[in-house]
Amino acid sequence: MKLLILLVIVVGVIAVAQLAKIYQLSARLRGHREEEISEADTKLQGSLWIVFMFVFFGMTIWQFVRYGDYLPPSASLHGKSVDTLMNYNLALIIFVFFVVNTLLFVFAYKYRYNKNRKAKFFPHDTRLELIWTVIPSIVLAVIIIYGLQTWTVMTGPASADAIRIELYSKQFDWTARYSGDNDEFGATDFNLITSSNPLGIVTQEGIDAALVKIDGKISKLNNELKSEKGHLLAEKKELESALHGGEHSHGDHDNHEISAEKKAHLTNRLQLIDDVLESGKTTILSEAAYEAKSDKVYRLERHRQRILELSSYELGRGIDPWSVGKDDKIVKGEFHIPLGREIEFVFRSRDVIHSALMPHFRAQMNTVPGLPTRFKVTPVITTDSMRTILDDPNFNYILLCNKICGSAHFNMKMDIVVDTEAEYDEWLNNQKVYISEKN
Ligand SMILES: [Cu+2]
Repeated sequence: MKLLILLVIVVGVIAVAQLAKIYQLSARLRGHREEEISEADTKLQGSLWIVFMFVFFGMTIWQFVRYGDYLPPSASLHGKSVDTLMNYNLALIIFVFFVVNTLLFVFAYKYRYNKNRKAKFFPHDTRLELIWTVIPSIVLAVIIIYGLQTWTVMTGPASADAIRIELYSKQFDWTARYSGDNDEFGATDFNLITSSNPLGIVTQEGIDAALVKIDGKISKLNNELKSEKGHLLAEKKELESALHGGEHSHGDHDNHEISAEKKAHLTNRLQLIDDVLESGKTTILSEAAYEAKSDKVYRLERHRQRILELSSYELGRGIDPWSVGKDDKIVKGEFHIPLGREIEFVFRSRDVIHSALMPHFRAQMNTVPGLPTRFKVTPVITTDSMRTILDDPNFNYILLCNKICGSAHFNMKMDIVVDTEAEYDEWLNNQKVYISEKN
């Protein structure tokens, strides 16, 4: 069906182009000069501008009526001022839109070509220049200052008793972290990220687990490299020539003579290689595969070194920095926040720039790898109340990624539940602690 419509459009365009060509040719035959345009032509064109203007305005107004009210009422304290700011800007833009477009189309009609009219030569007018410079400057300054003030309300420092929640973004999901009983997020390091420690929280357990994992990978790769047939045979040849080389070159250079200790070592190694070759457990790798594996071992060893070099983070206050993260709570799928409390969100990103959008709270912030960002929100309508207001039992507040960040970007979202404070406390108590002391 779509193809058919496309085909009709293409054929239509070609037909119009051909008609125009024929019209030009026939005009030439009739001795009509192309630059001569009749009064009736000009009048028709001018009137069409006016018709287009009314259609254009009508469609614009229809869009505002149909789609203007696309968001439910703001569910955050600062959201109302964001809405007011938006409406103020929109009113200004709509006013300017109608003035400018009316002038554009009416002038096109009114000052259409007329044989008896000569254009006025009007090179400069200081007063006019001043008017159209100063008025927009004032209007823009008001918009910017007003906008910045509203922005500061959302991004200003959070109060001391605000609840802090970390939102961690990666391709393609969100993870929420709550700080646990000590009210302090454990430090994180990307070198420690594993499937069981997706945020890379620094704890002794996390370090040990990461090291075990890396050591396992290194020894597996080393085993594969050790039993590679081609390299074993090459090494065997080298060892043999080192062992027997001295005997054949009858004392040309005395330093070819090898010590008994080294000889024992080489013989030992030769024996090991022979054992592997005879065991039949050899593998055959291409040169490229061998190099890729060796390179992987090298990189894993470097990664291992970086973990060993993790310095302990200085926190003071007598807290062991590597135990701070143990009581953190990591939440996937949906996260809860209490009604009427100030929440400070801290955003981090693992891979690329994402954008945390909470449309119902009128809040958005980029999440940037290596650079924590933040905003604060005070929810004023619980999820239950909003379901009643919207008469939609399935409604949920939502956190969305609003930066096209890859193939599954569309699916990068997390539900937000606004509870009463008691419900929230109960929910948080039921969340699992990252590393439980009981295990
Ligand atoms: Cu994203």
